[in-house]
Amino acid sequence: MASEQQLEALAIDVAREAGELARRRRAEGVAIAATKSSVADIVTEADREVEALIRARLRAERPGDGFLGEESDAAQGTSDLTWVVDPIDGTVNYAYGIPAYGVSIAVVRGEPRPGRWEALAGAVSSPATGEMFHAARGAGAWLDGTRLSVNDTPSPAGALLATGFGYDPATHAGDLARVARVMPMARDLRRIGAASLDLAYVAAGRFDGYFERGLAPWDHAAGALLVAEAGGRFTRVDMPDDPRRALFVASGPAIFDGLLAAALGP
Ligand code: LIP
Repeated sequence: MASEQQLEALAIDVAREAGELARRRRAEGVAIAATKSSVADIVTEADREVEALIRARLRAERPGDGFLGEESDAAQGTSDLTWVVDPIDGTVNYAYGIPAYGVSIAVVRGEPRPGRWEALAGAVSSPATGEMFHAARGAGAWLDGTRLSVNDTPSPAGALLATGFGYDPATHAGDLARVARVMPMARDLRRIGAASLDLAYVAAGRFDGYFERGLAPWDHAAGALLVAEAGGRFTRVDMPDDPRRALFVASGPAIFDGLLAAALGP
């Protein structure tokens, strides 16, 4: 049985190679392959190519494991482990040439469903900045060789918070109302456009907190482990109005309950 550190090393190695391919394709020019849930929800040729590379690397190294990726069919494994993969998180940024996108790779044990799985290791590569965020369960969260910890001393100016919006315009009014409820506790708001980077930045103390509805499993699998291993709190709350769009909140412990309450609303 591979240790969490061995799984982490594999996630880092594959995320690095995948990130380099994504960066090369970006430099060569990006082709939109299709749209998915709406005209705003695009997939590029590079998303598919990078996922195929990740899948092939993981199959070669760990043929018995399952796979759950954004751009291809899920595969059940014979081992109890599943790799949860977003080949290019922040695809719209990637297509527009905004250097804020991530390659997110996590490995989980048990049923490959958020809230049921146990995250063992993960890596979030930021190819445009050359940064590699990584964590193994019980071994801390790291940015390259530096150990990460969340901010847990709220500033008198308020919290620096991040959020995001889904591709369905019908959800925007509700998401903006949430922002209005949260802003009284914020010094300012950031919208990076990639949940994996938002969560990595909470783990690194670059953000005090983050909240968003409707993330897919691959958007948060590695990032949630980074936050937890950096001493932060992360939760996923099913929302009665739309069970497909759970609410995700992450921050240091000091502001967590306040942020969750504001994000949930009355
Ligand atoms: C993106 C998320 C982001 C969200 C976007 C989109 P994608 O994932 O990382 O947080 O706001 O709407 O879902 O589609 O680039 O992999």
